[in-house]
Amino acid sequence: MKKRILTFVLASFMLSAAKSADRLPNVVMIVADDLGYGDLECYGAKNVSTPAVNKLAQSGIRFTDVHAVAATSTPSRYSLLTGEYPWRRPGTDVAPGNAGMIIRPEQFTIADMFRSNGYATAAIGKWHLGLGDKTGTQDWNAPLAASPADLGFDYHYIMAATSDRVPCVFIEQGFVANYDPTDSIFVSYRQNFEGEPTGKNNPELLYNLKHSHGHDQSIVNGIGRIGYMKGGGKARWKDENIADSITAKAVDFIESHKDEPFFMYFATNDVHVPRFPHERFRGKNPMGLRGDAIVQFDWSVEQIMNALEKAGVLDNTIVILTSDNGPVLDDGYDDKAEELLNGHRPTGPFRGNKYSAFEGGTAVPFIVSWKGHIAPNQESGALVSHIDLMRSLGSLFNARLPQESACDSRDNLATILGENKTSREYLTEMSNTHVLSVRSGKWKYIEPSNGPAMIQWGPKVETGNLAEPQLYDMSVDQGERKNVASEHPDVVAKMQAYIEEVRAKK
Ligand code: NG6
Ligand code: CA
Repeated sequence: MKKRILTFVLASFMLSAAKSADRLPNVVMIVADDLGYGDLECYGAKNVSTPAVNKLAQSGIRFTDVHAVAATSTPSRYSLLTGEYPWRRPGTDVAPGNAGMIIRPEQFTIADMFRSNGYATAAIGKWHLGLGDKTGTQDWNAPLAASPADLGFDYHYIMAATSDRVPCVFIEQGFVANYDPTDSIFVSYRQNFEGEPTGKNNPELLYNLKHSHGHDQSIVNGIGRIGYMKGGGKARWKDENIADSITAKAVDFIESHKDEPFFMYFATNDVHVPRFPHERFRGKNPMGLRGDAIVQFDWSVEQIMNALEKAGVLDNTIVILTSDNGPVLDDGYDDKAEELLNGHRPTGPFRGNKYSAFEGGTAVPFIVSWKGHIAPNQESGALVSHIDLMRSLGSLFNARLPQESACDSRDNLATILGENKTSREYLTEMSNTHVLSVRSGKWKYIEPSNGPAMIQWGPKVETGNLAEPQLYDMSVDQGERKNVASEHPDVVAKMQAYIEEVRAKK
């Protein structure tokens, strides 16, 4: 009897020791969509309040010089999840909703890394990295041939691409969620399905939002989309409920995995177009729907943080909050984002926007918090790239990665956890037309390119293109106004040589 009690006491002691001391920290990555450097209160926004993000920033480190790899979603996320630059892999530009899965199952992803170290893993929200075997061949009424389950994610509840692209349904564990057997789903990016209305031909049916450029194909929920879709019935999402749906799944995932280490990639739809947040977030700021979408994003963050606290895992969870690329105002819908700015600057001090080679394309908010491990109220000006997240987080548990994987990622964990402020020596950024820029020390270099100075197809965005090399001294010219390339030919040569090296390297 005594022996049994002793064994029991010993066993429970060992169990609790393993839980507190040896347990690997959870990692929650919150990745907003098109949220700008200047869009959050803790980054200087005045017109919109973001209390949950403020609180997260106060609890840890607010970084001021962090960059997504690319100025649009697909290549940015490709790099974040694989640790490989997007120009090494053809087909990583902004993907249609029927793109085949861009990361191939044999590629070792950040989710594979966590999973092979005993973590439960999830991808929730925006995916935009293709699904199924080949572009255009998916049968949306059956299990998909390839999904995040093949990339190391135990659980997924995702939008195939963006909310402005068909199919407008969620995919859960490789199947369309809430599938409606009475209304089969068909998707095409080439032609409409007979008898189906489009934004172009039936503008009277656009009762929720009108398009300003593009987005005039299938109509779902009174909003025109990119691509054609038929069917879906009750599986079709309502834009105003997207934040609620994905946040609920994220909260469930936290609750059901609180007793084991987990990695959750939570990719919000906010603040991408079409911006159509739930009514309860509307009208609390003077900026209209774009501001309301920021309020909704903040609400999602609050729910995640509350769930971590309620599950009792806050002090064992690293939370990273960032965005996939810089902000844009009119990105194809008439939501008055520009007219209602009221002095707000979505890119903060930076020039350019989403799509640009200027800093506005890739400069993103970046907050890291780990209760009890990272001291509160810190700020770090270290130059950090999303590309390094994979190997940095892997070094939390000395992850062993296959040789060829995450080839561009470097371990920078000490900087990310605020133990030092070491910058990346060279940091590379890619515009939507693959113009590469480099940041190093005080310099920002943009390689010469012949493209137009402004985007030609809708958004009022400076591309950053110029036929000559551009060099800016970021220590005095954050806004990239004074090109000093001709005064520093040596620096230009060094930066251009670096670009050639990083572009070619394999
Ligand atoms: C553009 C879309 C834009 C947005 C972007 C991708 C048009 C006219 N514009 O082509 O609305 O969807 O692609 O954004 O179609 S991203 O953040 O997902 O990269
Ligand atoms: Ca984006």
